[in-house]
Amino acid sequence: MHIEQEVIDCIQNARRVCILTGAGVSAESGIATFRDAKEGKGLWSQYDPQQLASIDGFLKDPQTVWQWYQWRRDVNKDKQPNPAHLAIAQWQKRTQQNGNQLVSLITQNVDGLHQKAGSNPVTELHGNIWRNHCLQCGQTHHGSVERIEQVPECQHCGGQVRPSVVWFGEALPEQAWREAESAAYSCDLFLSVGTSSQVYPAAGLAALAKSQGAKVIEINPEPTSSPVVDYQIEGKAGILLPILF
Ligand code: BV8
Ligand code: ZN
Repeated sequence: MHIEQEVIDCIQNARRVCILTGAGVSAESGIATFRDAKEGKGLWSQYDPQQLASIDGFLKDPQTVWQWYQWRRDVNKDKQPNPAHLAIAQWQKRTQQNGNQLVSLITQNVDGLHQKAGSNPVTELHGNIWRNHCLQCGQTHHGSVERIEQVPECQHCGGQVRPSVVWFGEALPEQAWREAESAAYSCDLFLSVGTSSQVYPAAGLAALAKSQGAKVIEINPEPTSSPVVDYQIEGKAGILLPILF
């Protein structure tokens, strides 16, 4: 795999790096991306993920949406970080120790694998599938929901407990979005890894970085047609990131 020297220089000379990851960075851990789900892999192929992962979908049929998340948690509970997560975690740790670069990690993923790989901090734009909270009062729902087939009742208000992920049609967590915007705004290198850049507002971060003069590098086996990308590195994150870092 040949990576242009220009790209290597760009990564080494960057002072402030903003990394945005999508489902592709967890693909080599065996976690299906949204696309796979749509292409009918797994039991739920007759449903459209964008329908299930939406506030309307939950309000219309809370039990089915709850069971879809229980199924996803069950199939993903033993998944491990892959070399892509580990390379990012090591890069983040090394730069925090020697202070020569500032690395911000922004993820669209809800699987928690960046944290499992040792990354800290991780900005989760779309929440986290391992947490639950009450739709009505917002209280975090503590305690395990393992093998709970029905939507649990909130202990505080009797409302409906739901997974703490951001659904289509829902606003992103304010704090996470602020962190992502400021990282994209102030970086001199924006590294987009494993995302098809189709979901907004996350997909707009690369353009924001570019508008501030950052270089944009994309790592993806299927390059997107994003006009703001300066360097497309075609390949799998689990192979390329360890080489790059
Ligand atoms: C918002 C959590 C406004 C849930 C997710 C009409 C009605 C309502 C909203 C909209 C609308 N039209 C547009 C919108 C906005 C909408 C949107 O962008 N829709 C898109 C489809 C057009 N966005 C929203 O609704 C957002 N909220 O706009 O709110 C608002 C504002 C104020 C007040 C109220 C409301 C919320 C979006 C968040 C949705 N939640 N996830 C859950 O997981 O269940 S998004 C979900 O899909 C994932 O998190 C991921 O980010 C996204 C895409 O999934 P995938 O395609 O699977 O992953 P990805 O895109 O990353 O693609 C995989 C890539 O990896 C591919 O390119 C592949 O080539 C590559 N790859 C594969 N293998 C590898 C690899 N790369 C590297 N290495 C490999 N080995
Ligand atoms: Zn409640």
